[in-house]
Amino acid sequence: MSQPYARAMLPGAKVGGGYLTITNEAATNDRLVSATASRAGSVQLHEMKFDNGVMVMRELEGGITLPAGTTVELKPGGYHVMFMDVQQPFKEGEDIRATLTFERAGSIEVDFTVGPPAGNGGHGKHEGHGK
Ligand SMILES: [Cu+2]
Repeated sequence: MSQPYARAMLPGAKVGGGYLTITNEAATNDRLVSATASRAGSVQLHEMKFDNGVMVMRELEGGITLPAGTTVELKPGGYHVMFMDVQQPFKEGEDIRATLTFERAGSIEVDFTVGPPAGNGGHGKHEGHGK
């Protein structure tokens, strides 16, 4: 697993993206089914992709499949962890502790290191996501 990272959030923002690379070294498929973090009211698993030239995002109800022996990248513009209902926006340099739960591998604690905020494009569209 690569060093997980998150994006710094603007003051007042309620949602933020988290990214990491997961390698399933097992001989069986696994699945990232859910995540939790004390800094977020809830955590969802999302996918972003271009649909007719427009970046759209949806929640992955069934989680993220990790085929045996493969590496799956959660990155801006693709799969990502979405921290929802964040009360204190993430600041650059912080570590956001989260628990990732896998169907087979069980629960794993990881720290998302907060990097610079998103620039134009990429994850910027997320601002409209919370309420
Ligand atoms: Cu999202």
